[in-house]
Amino acid sequence: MAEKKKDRNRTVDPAALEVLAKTEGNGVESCFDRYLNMQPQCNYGNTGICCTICIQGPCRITKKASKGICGATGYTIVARNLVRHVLGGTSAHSDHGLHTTLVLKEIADGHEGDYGITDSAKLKAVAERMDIATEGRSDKEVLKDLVDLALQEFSRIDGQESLWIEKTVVPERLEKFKDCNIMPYSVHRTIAESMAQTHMGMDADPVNLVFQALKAALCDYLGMHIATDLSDILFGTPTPVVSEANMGVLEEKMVNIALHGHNPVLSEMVVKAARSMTDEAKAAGAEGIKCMGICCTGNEVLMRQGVPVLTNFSSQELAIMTGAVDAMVVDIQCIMPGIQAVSECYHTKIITTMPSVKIPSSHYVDFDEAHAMEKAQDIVRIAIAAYKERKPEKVSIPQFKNKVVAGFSLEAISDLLSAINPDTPIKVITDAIDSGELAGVALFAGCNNLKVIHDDSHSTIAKELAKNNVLLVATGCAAGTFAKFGLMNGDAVEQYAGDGLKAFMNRLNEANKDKMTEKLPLIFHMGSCVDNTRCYDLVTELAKQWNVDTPKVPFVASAPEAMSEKAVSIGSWCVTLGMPVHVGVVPPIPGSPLVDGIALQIAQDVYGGYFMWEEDPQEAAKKLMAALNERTWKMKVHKMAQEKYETDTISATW
Ligand code: BF8
Ligand code: SF4
Repeated sequence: MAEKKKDRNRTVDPAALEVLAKTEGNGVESCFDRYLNMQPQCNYGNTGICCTICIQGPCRITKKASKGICGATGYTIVARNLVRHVLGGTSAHSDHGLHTTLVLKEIADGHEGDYGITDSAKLKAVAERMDIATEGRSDKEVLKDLVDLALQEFSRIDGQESLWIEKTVVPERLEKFKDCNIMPYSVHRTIAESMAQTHMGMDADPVNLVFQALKAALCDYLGMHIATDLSDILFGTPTPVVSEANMGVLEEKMVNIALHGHNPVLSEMVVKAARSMTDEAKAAGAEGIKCMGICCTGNEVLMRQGVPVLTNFSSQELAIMTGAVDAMVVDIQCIMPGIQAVSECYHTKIITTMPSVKIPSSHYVDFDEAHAMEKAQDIVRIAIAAYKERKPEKVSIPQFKNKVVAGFSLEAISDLLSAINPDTPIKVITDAIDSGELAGVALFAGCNNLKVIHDDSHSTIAKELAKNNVLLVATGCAAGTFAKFGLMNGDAVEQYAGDGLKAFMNRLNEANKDKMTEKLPLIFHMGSCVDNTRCYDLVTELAKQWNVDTPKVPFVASAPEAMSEKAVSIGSWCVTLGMPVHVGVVPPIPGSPLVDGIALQIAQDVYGGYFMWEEDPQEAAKKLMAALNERTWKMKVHKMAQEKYETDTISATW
């Protein structure tokens, strides 16, 4: 391990390795260099027992000092830091959701501009789920009510608890949240009360703080569910698409535009603009314009437009170091400030677009939705101009890419399943689990984190689970890894799936052979990080079919390279909603054995979900399999008891 910490090549992505090798010693610095410069990292921070909440600090818990200057103990400090991490994630996701809501509000108010309702069936479905009347009403009338409700979900002060949560979870979960007093009124109220609760000299009770963290995490779920629902209405619900992934998607003779960040409101428009501006690119000497994605903006435009994936989080700077990216257009979140300094060593233009994300020396285009297409064209023109400044001697495109079959919204999956069982599509999965053909379902989510080897754990664990017949779904940068590594196409099923999973996929392929031009992939790409709610909606569907609460469903989640505060908030709501969650990078919690114990064990007693910290990918795969096996075994016992005693649901929530 000590050796590895000195090695700059902390990745198993062949494209990233090639860029690192070719740029070794040329003075251009990426996160792979900065990670090494940062070693050793502080162990107080690593374990969560450093407090900077007031400026008497930093206070660290040591053998000599068992309390902060104010008297806060380790458990208070760790729990308070945890709440604030969750709040960072919740704010990010819900601000994204609010942005989408405000774009739809303009449409509802009659100021469409360049946007419109793309998926009126989804509008109807979401409205009906939220008890909004649709019969005999125009799309705009329905949208107006839906937008009003969404705005209340962000800003309500009291009176009514969140409806978006209530309507998307099984009743037993709702009861649990009410019992534990963690049902929020709204996102903004919860963020404000949690910030107040974690101010210096406020809550010192770690259990109370952890409950507040979970309440805030439910607001993360709420904000991102709104983001996904409304993005589908605005841009369309994803259906299967075929594309490619990894740096080999860069084209030497094209204007290459990298779309990076999270918000499809901007990137959808840039893709549209780029498709209509080929002539301008040709006039500049290029063969055309190619858009490609990084991080979750990449996932959004892959899912809906088939835009290829350039790379994921940790290798974002390396993409620029190929010398072939003409512009990197960024919106919000997970954008390393380091991209600007790297771009200055090449011809690449970094274009920031949001008032909340500015990077010194970058180009700033104030992307206002009222002039969306015009602004998108301005952005594409900057890229075309940059193409003319390319330095051919610096261009070196790693020739690695793989075919990707993506676009698996829950609606798309349901559509595939309905080819086998048109009345109850979800039964195709529950039957396969009941019969033992499938061992359960696993969600791979989350980021890259250089504390572990880039992309390694994702692919190792996924292959292991596939071998053991687990149905796999993925989002975020985990999905980025699988796309780059050729695990999101039909060939991977042949190569890695166990017999049960193979039989299941073959049955689906056979039933859908008239509809699909490509074989189904080993891992279903369900979208960006906000789309983790699509995955939870799948859990809810499974639970309803089995007539059980969600903690009984053989479904696990894994974030092998969790990095961001958003990953902390997602992991926390997954646990609260009843999932076993593996995290491959230990978050700053073990500094308090009490809070650690809550995360690893006590959470299970209360919510049925729990965390597992495990850095070793083989061990992680074993733990995930054990969690699934425990649940499938219990499901069998449960079913037998149901039949023998002719009872309905058994109330235990374990
Ligand atoms: O929201 S997986 S590194 S890009 S935080 Fe960021 Fe993590 Fe990637 Fe997407 Ni999610
Ligand atoms: Fe130190 Fe207490 Fe201030 Fe934290 S809140 S920095 S523990 S004095």
